[in-house]
Amino acid sequence: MHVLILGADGYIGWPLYHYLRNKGHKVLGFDSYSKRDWERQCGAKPIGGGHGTQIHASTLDAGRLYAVFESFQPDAVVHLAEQPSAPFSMIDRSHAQLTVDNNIKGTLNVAMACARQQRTTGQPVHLVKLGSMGEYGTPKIPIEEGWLEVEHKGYKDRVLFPKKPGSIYHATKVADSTFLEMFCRIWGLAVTDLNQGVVWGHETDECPWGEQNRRVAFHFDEIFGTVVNRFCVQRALDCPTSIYGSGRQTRGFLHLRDSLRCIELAVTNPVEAGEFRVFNQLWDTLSIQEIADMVGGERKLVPNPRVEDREHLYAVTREALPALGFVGTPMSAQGLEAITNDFSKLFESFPQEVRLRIQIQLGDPKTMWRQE
Ligand code: USQ
Repeated sequence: MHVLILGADGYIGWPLYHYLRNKGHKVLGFDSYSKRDWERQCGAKPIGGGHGTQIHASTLDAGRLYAVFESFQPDAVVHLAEQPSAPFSMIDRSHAQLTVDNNIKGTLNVAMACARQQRTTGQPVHLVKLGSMGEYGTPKIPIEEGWLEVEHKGYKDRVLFPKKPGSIYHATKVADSTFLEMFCRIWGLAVTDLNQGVVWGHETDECPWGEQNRRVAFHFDEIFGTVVNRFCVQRALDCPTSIYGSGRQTRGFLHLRDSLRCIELAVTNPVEAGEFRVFNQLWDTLSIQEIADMVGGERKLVPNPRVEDREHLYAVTREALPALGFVGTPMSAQGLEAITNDFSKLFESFPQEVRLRIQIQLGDPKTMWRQE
């Protein structure tokens, strides 16, 4: 298949690019490289990533996208090109605005490019869009897979599951989903929205940790680092794991390798024109405390810089991907220890100034989500 990856320089985009090529697809990768500027601004340099010579530089500007679509004629477009951090979106007004502009306008342009190709060729372009489990928030009812059958005052309908995002970043993902579901209805677009949980892991088969030229962009700072990877690095450096709030908040998790497999399953099992399909893309549901237990070592309870429910229900349906054959890798103490050990070994090889830079990034969070 012809697969266009937007956001091909990122933590998921880069290994996905190599994974899909290895599977024999014709893959074209684009990235605006703006995330690297955002990282610099936040002093959040990852280990790995940033190779990108095979990835073309481009923003999601409509004219440019139209030209790329015309020459490449993608069968599927994997749209990962968003500002991916919830804390980043909550820093201040300018970061909030950047997130809203980048994510929502970018998605609109991608959807319009798909619609344009569909009009000219008469064939749907399958848009596989990275959404987030955080779009649902932590409601007091079990979370369905995208849609909810409702009966209200004697009438029945199938509606999008109600969303309760907890950050401006997550709210942009909700807006994306709203637009895309509408485009499926009014323009007959073909979309799969991947409501993905928190991804963890430091390598894939095509991008092993030991191969510096391929190593994934592994973050551990408070802005771009996600909780599991951050805890493993803290453990590697003998720092206590930073549990925010009660640590009883529960989320969905998925290994990086599994994220690639799920995207592949979405791409190779396209939807019909007019269908808005939602996958809850996660494998484990775990509390932050449970993850800290698996990582081991000392722990520190940090007053929660975010606004999150201390305790809540988290009963998530995830049936669509397993129905296509997906079996995930459960998170385990052993799996996390491998990350910790690999990071530790690499850390020892770094010069003093790099070690210091890494240590600084493990400090207490500075971005507070409450408006004081
Ligand atoms: N947390 C800690 N300690 C830390 C960092 C985080 O306890 O040092 C807690 C947070 O309070 C939160 C949970 O871990 O309850 C997850 O935080 P995270 O930073 O790992 O992930 P999050 O901000 O939710 O965002 C990440 C990705 C985002 C994706 C989302 C999926 O950055 O792109 O959409 O995971 S989900 O969480 O399901 O919304």
